[in-house]
Amino acid sequence: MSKFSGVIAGLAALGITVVLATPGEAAPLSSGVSADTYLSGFTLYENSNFGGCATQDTLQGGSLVYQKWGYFGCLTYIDNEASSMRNNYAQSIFLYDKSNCTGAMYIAKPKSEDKTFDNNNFNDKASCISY
Ligand SMILES: [Ca+2]
Ligand SMILES: [Ca+2]
Repeated sequence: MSKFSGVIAGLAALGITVVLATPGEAAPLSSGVSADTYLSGFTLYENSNFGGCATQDTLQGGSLVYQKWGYFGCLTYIDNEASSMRNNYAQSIFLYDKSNCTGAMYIAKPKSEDKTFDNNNFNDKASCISY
């Protein structure tokens, strides 16, 4: 193990998230919305085939435990309910099984949609979003 990777492993052992950024790799959000505000270009759906409740423009990164679908008839929490998605951003969006963005991960590729999480072993699991 190199000295550098040893430092990284040490930080990881301390629970510090280590991000190795590659300059120029990050793609801008297609909608022009800042990545640290609302995920208006990314939509989760309660059911397969983009059915049921859908996330609104106020969807935020982080835990889904206390985020609701957010409109009349859909006032339940998003946590462990998402079954399909549309990603209109030019960057990947990451979903995680655990509410602190760890555990099993699902990658929503840039400019993609997925009509079911069933074949990804991720149906009704998403509890956290990062990007
Ligand atoms: Ca569901
Ligand atoms: Ca979960």
